[in-house]
Amino acid sequence: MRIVVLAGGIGGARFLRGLKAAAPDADITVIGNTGDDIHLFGLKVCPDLDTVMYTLGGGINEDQGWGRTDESFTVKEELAAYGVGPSWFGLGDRDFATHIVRTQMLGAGYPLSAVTEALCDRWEPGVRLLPMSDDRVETHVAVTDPGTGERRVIHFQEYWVRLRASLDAEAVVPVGAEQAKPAPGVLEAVAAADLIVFPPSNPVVSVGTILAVPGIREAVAAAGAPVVGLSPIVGGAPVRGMADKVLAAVGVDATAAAVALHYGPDLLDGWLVDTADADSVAEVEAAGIACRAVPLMMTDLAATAEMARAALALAEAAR
Ligand code: GDP
Ligand code: FO1
Ligand code: CA
Repeated sequence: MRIVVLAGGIGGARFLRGLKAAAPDADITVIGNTGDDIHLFGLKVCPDLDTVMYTLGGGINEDQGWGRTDESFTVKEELAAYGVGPSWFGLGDRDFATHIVRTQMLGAGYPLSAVTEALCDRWEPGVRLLPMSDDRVETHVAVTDPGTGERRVIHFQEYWVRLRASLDAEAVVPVGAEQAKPAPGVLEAVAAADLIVFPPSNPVVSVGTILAVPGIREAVAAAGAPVVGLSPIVGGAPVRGMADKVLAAVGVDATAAAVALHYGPDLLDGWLVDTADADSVAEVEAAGIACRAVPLMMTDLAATAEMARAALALAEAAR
């Protein structure tokens, strides 16, 4: 069975662990979000690709959900001693090595997809990890500066990591997406899939950014395979992160049903909501999307594998 998953960082990566356990023989292709990518200290950092790679490869810091386990911050401290920032972004020594290898290979002319494959040769994530695009896309967020009252557009990482999403997101723009092309293999994987999954990743800045690359949304909508999603919103709030803030920027309520309707029946055949949101099943089904309520908290591998099995079962029902 060929399964394609459109993944962001933590929500996507943790779900993928459960999916691998639930479908050990499946051939899984992950289309990863690169809109979170940022250039720092001359290096290209790809947080969501690395979160998937480290999580599935056994190198992730489990408590944080991003970055390396057993990490140290000597390089960051030395940079700070030179007065070189940003101080608000925590790049660890082990993680730096990944960004150095990536940047070196990009400089030598390899596309990001080839670089990602090379990095995965070490981590063996057990899935085929493709960036959504080899072209540069960076999500920016429009906010009103409370000091000056002026509107500013800042990088998504500055919005999330420095400001902790404390200001309203007035607009979310995947800069460069319109000119970007899907990476090699992306459209082919979608067309050949037996199942396409939207994991409980951020619907705006993770899955939404992937779908914003021209051709990907169209390919998913046209695919013969069922498309099943899992809600990242439980009980009217994101489980973690800032999905409520960026959903507001696109005029969508932070509810499991509103996210399903935002994707819409053109994309989704099935949608899983948490049992806490069982009362929203009827509304989603009325929109033409098959819907079930099951536990959606990824508390451990067993619970996450059960979520993946529910997604596989819903896909069968929706087929
Ligand atoms: P990020 O790139 O690291 O922000 O990760 P993703 O975009 O892949 O996923 C972020 C989303 O995962 C957030 O909106 C969370 O609400 C959601 N999420 C995290 N843990 C869980 C969980 O255990 N269950 C569900 N249903 N959603 C979760
Ligand atoms: N998230 C933070 O909240 N603080 C950090 O200092 C931070 C550093 C960081 C370094 C590498 C990396 O791959 C991810 C990192 N993240 C950090 C997570 C990153 O901001 C994610 O993109 C967001 O969590 C949303 O996807
Ligand atoms: Ca992300």
